[in-house]
Amino acid sequence: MRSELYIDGRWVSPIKGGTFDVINPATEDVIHKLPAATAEDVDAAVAAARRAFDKDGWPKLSGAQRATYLRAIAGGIRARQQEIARLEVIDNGKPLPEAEWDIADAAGCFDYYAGLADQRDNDPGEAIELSDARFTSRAVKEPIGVAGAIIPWNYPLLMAAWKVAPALAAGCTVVLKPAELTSLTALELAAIADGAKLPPGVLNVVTGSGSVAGQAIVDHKGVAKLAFTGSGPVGSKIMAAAARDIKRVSLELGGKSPFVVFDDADIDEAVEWIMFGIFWNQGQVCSATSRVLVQDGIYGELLRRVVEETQKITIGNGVEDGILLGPLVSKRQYEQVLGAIEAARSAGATVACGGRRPDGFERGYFLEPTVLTDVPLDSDAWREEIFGPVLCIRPFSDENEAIELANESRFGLAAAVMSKDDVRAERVAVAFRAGIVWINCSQPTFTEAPWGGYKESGIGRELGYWGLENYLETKQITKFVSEEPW
Ligand code: TXE
Repeated sequence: MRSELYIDGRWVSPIKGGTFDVINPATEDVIHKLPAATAEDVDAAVAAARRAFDKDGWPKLSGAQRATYLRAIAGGIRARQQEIARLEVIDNGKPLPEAEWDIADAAGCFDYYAGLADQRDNDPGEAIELSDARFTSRAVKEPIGVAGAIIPWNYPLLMAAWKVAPALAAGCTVVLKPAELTSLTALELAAIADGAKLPPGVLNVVTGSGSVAGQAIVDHKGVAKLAFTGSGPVGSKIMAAAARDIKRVSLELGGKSPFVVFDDADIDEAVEWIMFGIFWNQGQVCSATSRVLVQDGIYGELLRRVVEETQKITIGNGVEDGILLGPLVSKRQYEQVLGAIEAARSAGATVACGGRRPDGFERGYFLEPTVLTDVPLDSDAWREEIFGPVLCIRPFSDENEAIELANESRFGLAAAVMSKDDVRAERVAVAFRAGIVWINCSQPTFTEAPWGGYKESGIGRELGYWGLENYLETKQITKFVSEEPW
């Protein structure tokens, strides 16, 4: 495990800051200490990133040259997949097979953006048809500058990849701040980039708190673009701060995503996708389909099956074999989710199963997977993100009611619909006010497809070509080509 900041291609101690504890959420043991960066360290990191961008020529390399580095990073991640997955488990708590999946995905993300970097070399820009024939014009894309990437703890390495890979592919340089709860694998990413001979300053990783290290990145004049995934209140603060010097900003925030199941759906398949949609990663997933709406005709049967399957989920330390649900990430998150369940109960909801610490667990932030019914529509449990293994399920009678209930939310990240009637499923997909819509499934995520939310779930899109555009400016180049004098 690394114990230093990675700035300008070197491992360094913080200039002024001390350390903070790394806690294994399955055991509550302090397993490591990491440096708490302050504004001074962020200054050094931004200065290095600026130099790499302005003077050393990272943006001037061809896309193919940048792609070589990205592919080397992908290879470096793959070569250490098992070891990094284990670090993720002891840091975040997720079951090992899920962590392995994340790490493979992170490597895939670097490969994918290497491909897009390659393609940029052949991009002459877009010719623009002008109304005045004495001129020609074209639009070209150029990297924005230094990107500040601030990421959450639910998918530590993968969220780093979602930001670092497109930023580097575009030609930006990066200062990355991982979440203080899960910083181990971001430092390994720095080590892998170092091993791949990424030029100094192109990627810098500073660990530390959001209010000190994160805020210093947000406020820094040398940062041209902020890319953030995390909570709504912090996202809102970042957007307000970015407005001061017109930084570019992309935000991926929370959700309370609906899953509409019509009564012609296959019950076995519906149960499987519903469970996947809320209990994967202990429900700590921004796109979790946490509000399930089931048509009257199958509501009773579906609820019975969901409760039955939920009670079969094996809970335990994510490093052990056969575990499907690990601990929540932190004591705070555990208490927050437990509090949300209590508040739901007080508001009149019924706990159909779960809702408490599982028997036999004295240490660790373990919580039984929970299904809530009769959740009042005006309660926090129905309206606010719980970010834990808590499913709210309720019946509906017709399509219009389902769409209305689904869209009645200040969030709009994801939504899912299940029906054998393809025309109806497509109609509902169009009616959803959400940035990601799944038909007959929930949660499959592809590096090639845009990811981001409507309404208060965020602004901008990650992944795919859209993810690259997050780090690009558009420039028009217009030429006077007439024989005639102007
Ligand atoms: O998030 P924060 P928290 C939601 C989820 C969860 C809640 C709180 O509902 O229960 O947020 O989680 C950094 N300037 N999501 O408190 O604080 C912080 O250090 C700059 C949804 O952990 O938003 C970390 O790196 N940065 C979400 C990152 O922001 C600041 C994933 C996220 O932390 C900062 C995580 C500041 N002032 C939580 N304050 C999703 N959309 O997937 C904090 N940070």
